[in-house]
Parts: sequence; structure tokens; C-alpha cells
Amino acid sequence: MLNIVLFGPPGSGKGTQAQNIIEKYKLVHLSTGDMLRAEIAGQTELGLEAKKLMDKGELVPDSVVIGMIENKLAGNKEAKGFVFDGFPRTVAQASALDDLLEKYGNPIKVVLSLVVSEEELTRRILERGKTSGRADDQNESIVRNRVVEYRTKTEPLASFYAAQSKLVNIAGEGSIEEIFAALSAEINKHS
Ligand code: B4P
Repeated sequence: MLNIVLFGPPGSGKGTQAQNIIEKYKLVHLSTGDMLRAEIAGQTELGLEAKKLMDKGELVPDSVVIGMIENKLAGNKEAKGFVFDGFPRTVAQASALDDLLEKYGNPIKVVLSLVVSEEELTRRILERGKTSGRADDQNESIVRNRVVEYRTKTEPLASFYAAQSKLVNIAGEGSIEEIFAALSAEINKHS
């Protein structure tokens, strides 16, 4: 089973590249951002609570996203592998994911970390904000808050995965095709 984590700051291209990876390698895409936005669109209780935090650029509680991922893993037992996009975002989420995958005997093979400068992240997100309708894409101070959340809560995961010898840095600036080629070269070492 090929389990991959796509790691990087908001706007680094995780969602964009996850789409290319699942098509090429026939894997299942698990994006916690997409799952939360589906809950918001469905106006569920979970979605309404998550929206309050997401609109401010803050992370939603670990227990919420871990529960969502657990359900998706249980519902996709025949998958050839998963691309985790935007999850894990905290050390607690990463530990929970390791425990869940251990149950299935299929640990994470590689963590691909997209490296993009802060100016480029802000530029991309504000550009997307012109059409995405996402409140968290439209205001520079919210975008900056997302980056602060990333630096304080998510970036420490890089050492968590480096300690497991799973972290690979990929230059995340350049054309989508060039970045996809670099990601594919790494994935091919594991497939
Ligand atoms: P996410 O939905 O995960 O989204 P994202 O951070 O916006 O980024 P992504 O890196 O996927 O960027 P994309 O490819 O779209 O999170 C949203 C919110 O949900 C979080 O702030 C948080 O509140 C909550 N959340 C989600 N998961 C959570 C978790 N596990 N725990 C707690 N809270 C959680 O790219 C961005 C833009 O750049 C696009 O417009 C794209 O077209 C463009 N782009 C991509 N590659 C490019 C390239 N090479 N060159 C130029 N532009 C490019």
C-alpha cells in the first residue's frame, strides 16, 4: 500500500498536486480541508463550528479531523493507498495517524514537503480569493494568521517525520508540471 503525506504551508500547492498524484498512481485523496468545506456546505453542526475557526485562519480541533480521517480509512479498505493532503497538521494528529495506520499494517511511506516562500504563498492565496468564495482566502491578515498557525503548530511536524527518515523537501515554486515531475520522481522510489 502506498501512503503519502503531502506537507507544506497554506497555498503551497498540496491540493493542486494531490489531484495529479491520485490520477497517476490511482490512490485515494483524503483532504481534511475539502472534508471540512463539505460539512460547511451541508450546514452540519460540525461544519458550522469548523467555519467559525476556518474563517479566522485557525485550525479546527484535532479530535474533529482525526475522527473524519478514521471514518474515511474504514470506508476505503480496498484502496491501493492514500494521499493525505492538509493532514496531519499537528503532532497529535501525526501520532494518531501513525496509530491508525498501524492497525492496517500500512505505515506512511514518504512525506513530501513543498517549500514555498511566504510572499509567494500570500500572492497565490489572495489570487485564489478573487474567485474561490473562501473567506479565509480574501483578507491578507487572515492569510497571515494561517501562516502563523502553520509555523507554530504544523512546521514542528517536519522534525517528527525527519526523525522517522520519511521527510523529503521538494521545491514548490515553478510550474505545476515541474513540481509534479519532482514529486513523481520521489514517489516512484516507493511504488
Ligand atoms: P486546506 O484546505 O488544507 O488548504 P490550503 O491550506 O489552502 O492549501 P493547499 O496547499 O492545498 O493549496 P492549493 O493547492 O489549493 O485548509 C484550509 C483550512 O481548513 C485551514 O486553514 C484549517 O482551518 C482547516 N483545516 C484543514 N485541515 C485541517 C487539519 N488537519 N487540522 C486542523 N484544521 C484543518 O494552492 C493554493 C493556490 O495556489 C491555488 O489557487 C493554486 O491554483 C495555486 N497554485 C498551486 N500550485 C501553483 C504553482 N506551482 N504556481 C502558481 N500557483 C500555484
